[in-house]
Amino acid sequence: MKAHEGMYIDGAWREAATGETIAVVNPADEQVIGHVPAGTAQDVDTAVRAARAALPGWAATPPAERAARIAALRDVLVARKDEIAETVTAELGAPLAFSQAVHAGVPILVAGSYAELAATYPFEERIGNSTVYAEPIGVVGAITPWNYPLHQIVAKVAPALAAGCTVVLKPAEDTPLTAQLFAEAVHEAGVPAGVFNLVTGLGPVAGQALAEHPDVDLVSFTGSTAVGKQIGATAGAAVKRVALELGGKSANVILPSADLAKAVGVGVANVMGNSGQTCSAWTRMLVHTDRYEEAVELAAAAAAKYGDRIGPLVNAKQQARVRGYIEKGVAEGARLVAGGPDTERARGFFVEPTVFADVTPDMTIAQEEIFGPVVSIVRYEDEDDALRIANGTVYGLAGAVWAGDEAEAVAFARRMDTGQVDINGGRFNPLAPFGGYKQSGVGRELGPHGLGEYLQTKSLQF
Ligand code: TXE
Repeated sequence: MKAHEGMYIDGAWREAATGETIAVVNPADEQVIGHVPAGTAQDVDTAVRAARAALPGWAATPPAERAARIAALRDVLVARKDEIAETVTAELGAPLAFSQAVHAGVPILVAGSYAELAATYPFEERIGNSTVYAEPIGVVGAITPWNYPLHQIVAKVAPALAAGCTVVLKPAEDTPLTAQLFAEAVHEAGVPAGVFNLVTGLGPVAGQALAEHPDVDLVSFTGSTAVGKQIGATAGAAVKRVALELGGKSANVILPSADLAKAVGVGVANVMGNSGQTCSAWTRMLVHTDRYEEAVELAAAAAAKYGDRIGPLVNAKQQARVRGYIEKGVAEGARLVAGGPDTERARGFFVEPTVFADVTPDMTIAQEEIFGPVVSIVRYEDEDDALRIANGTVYGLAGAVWAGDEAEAVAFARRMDTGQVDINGGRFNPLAPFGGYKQSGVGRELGPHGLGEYLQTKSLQF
């Protein structure tokens, strides 16, 4: 068996106990591009045992040595950057340039940040007459989605390894080839056997077995709100730590003083990137009534320009779901100004870049996560109205505020019930905590806050 055709458990590659496999499909042309093992509870158990056995050694490894292994992992990702981008493009369908810059580029930044943090994090501090130790929580079960196949993995595995935890990863069944590549990179980086383990398989089979495994200390999940709630309930019943990164319906608030053309252009691009399959995407554009029609025209033109540059959605189910939302938007009375439910492409799970105007805050397309290339433009009368609309969903993951003056935008952003806000465009910061208010989740990823999720504290008084 070629290395990356198996699961990676205890430092070795193997088939599923049942010998069953899952087909991997390229969503741009619907061709089967590979098969991976269909792991079950038995494989999960083998992997958890390996992770448990490796825990004492890895937890006792000096942080500087853990940092060195993560730095080596980053170096392998850099060396294999082209291969990563090609693999993500093959199984997710993202345009190659986007895969290079984002799907490969961002995880490299994040791995680099954790190589540094592993070496510098204050794992021990003196508070009054106590010494407080931050100790690894133990064996981590990581369940990741397909939308950013490598980033979602690195954002969990790198901080877990930095903290001294061992990991069993169950990646999404749509994008397991990238996960296999990552496991190869971990191996090449010299991370000891059993510290990182990969079990491929279906969510309700392998994923559920991992979430329910009694010997997993923390489940870190990114995915749908429905599955997240189930995992949260299971973890709660077992008094087990959990981190959940779920859906979003983020608002892009364009205040009257903003540079409208820039705010609309960047706003549309933010949603169309990755074909709208981004939990933090600014899917609701909030525009003051005086500049509303101007914004609608700009957004429609920006979306129309995308044309063939947009990738497909990940699978037929997601395509049908997104088309369903577009049909619902039309049925509920929103005005379609670009795109729509139909596409002329003969093959692939494509949805055209779509913009809706006259969207009211109570419409389904203004409340539910669509996870496709769809922007909803909502009108507001004044700032309080904008705030009410921005905060008026069950989600609170991300957002954006645009204003002529930064202080004005910051003051508005401070009133938003959401975990991360970009001011006048912002700029990605791999150290900034990312995670949800309200039903967008529990816990934070990235930077020192992300590392803290994998630690528990002990205090000694002397
Ligand atoms: O997610 P699932 P799906 C949202 C987005 C999207 C919707 C559905 O709105 O349209 O979810 O996507 C594993 N026990 N997001 O169906 O099923 C599964 O194998 C344990 C937001 O693909 O939640 C995969 O590894 N695990 C999002 C992971 O959960 C289970 C990213 C996510 O898949 C499981 C993706 C179970 N019972 C979708 N069932 C984000 N927050 O970024 C499935 N899984």
